[in-house]
Amino acid sequence: MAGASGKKEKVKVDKAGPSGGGNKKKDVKKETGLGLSVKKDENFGEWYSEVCKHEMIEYYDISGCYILRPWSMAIWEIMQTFFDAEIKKMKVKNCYFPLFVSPGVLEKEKDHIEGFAPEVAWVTKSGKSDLEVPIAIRPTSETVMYPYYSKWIRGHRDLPLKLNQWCNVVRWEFSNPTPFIRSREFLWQEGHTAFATKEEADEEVLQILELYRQIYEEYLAVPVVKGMKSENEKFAGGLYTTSVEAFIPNTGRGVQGATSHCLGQNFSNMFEITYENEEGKREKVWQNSWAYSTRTIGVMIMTHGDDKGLILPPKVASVQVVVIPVPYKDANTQGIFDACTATVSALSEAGIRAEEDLRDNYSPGWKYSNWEMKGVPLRIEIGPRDLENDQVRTVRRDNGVKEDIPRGSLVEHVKELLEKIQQNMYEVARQKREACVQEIRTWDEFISALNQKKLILAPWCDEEEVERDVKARTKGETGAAKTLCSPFEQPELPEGTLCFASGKPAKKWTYWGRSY
Ligand code: 87F
Repeated sequence: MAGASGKKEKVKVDKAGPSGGGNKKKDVKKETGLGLSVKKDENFGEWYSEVCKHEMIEYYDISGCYILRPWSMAIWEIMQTFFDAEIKKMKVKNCYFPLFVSPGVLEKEKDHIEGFAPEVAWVTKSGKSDLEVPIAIRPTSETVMYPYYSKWIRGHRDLPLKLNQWCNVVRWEFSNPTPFIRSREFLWQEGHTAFATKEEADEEVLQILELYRQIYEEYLAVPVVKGMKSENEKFAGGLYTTSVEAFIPNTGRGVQGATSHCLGQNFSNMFEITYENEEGKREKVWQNSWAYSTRTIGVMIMTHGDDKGLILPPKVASVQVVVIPVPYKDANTQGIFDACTATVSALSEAGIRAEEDLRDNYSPGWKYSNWEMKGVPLRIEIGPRDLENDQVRTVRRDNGVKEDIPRGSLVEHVKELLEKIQQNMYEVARQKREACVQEIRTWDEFISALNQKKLILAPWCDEEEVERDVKARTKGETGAAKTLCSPFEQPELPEGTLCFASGKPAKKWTYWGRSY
């Protein structure tokens, strides 16, 4: 069944493009007057999968694996260009370690691997013969890299060691796969650094977290909260975990956007990563690790998409402006086409990513809805009237606002519009999230807020046992509630405030919710 869609996921493939395929679907689409067969508010899961299929993703015949098509890969590359340059400024160097892990090393740090073991995929054969020793496929690269850190780090002059790799990892998840959000293979960067002092490590954790915030807020226009993970939710192999957390109002779920860990000296203990200090004494290094993945793209799609399809923030859109000719019967068609080409040239020269759609087998209306579905932030239409008046018509994808602008001020105008769109998308997303935040104080308020799909901010005693208890008490079909993070920006916590779950004195405000 090569090329078919994964059976269990009930994938519907619509091969016929925006105006619909099979008759049934076409009817539905006609009825809604939109390009998608489901609405975001009516069936979010179906909506998401349909939007992804409009050129971001192709489903694959192995469940939980997806093809990233050029339309999504370009977004990944834009974020990669930003992040790669930023970490290089911090003197991080790129490298590449092998995909395979020998079982000996993988099991070396049993504590951290224990909970994850069921997700590790193994190669057991070559051709028809069994391998003498099966080899694992990296789910993350601590065990692959750290034996070499031990070898490479000898003296204090070898520190800090700051490496990053852009790669794929495999985690054989069993809970429902979702494109970008939860897939069995995904792309990420993983940074692994080693320092002489904890202070240096602490500082880097936050520098990286700030870059992750920038990716979400400034590139993807998705608001996030920076904070500290609870003991239950931190990376078990490390000392503490910081994260950026996003929230999806439609499902009322939090989503961990990226993590920046301080590993402390746990791994230097296990892998004997030590150096000789200036006094000739052996010391253990302090380590960090940090990652963001293609999950970022899924969070962006969920945050901004609407009933017409995707909406891409200009900063990550591979096509920021699409120029569409609108010829009429007796109009100067060639003149219109030439104006389109000239418009694209002018924009491209100014560094704006613009494309024209001169296909003659589709109507302008079809093209509008096709590019809307693909989320291009700005459309430019050029028809006979525009030609006559030496103007173009702009149509914003984020709010539908139309404007006629003189061709003389095209470039400045479009630049300004793209910035406004970026800003507005962030602002709208932030307001939607703010409307979901609920501060609670008691268990009853907590349960009621949870049922209303709120992002809950609660005073908490910060005890592991209490978080486990909350999880147990909220267990249900849609998953249990857990902590997302304790925000670095803490509201005031008056003396005597009690934990909503245990009634003990509260130590901090923490975000709670169901999550992806
Ligand atoms: C699945 C299987 C085996 C997550 C896993 O977050 C091991 C693991 O160690 C595992 N899933 N993790 C935690 C990854 C921690 C850490 N690794 C480097 C990061 C950032 C990049």
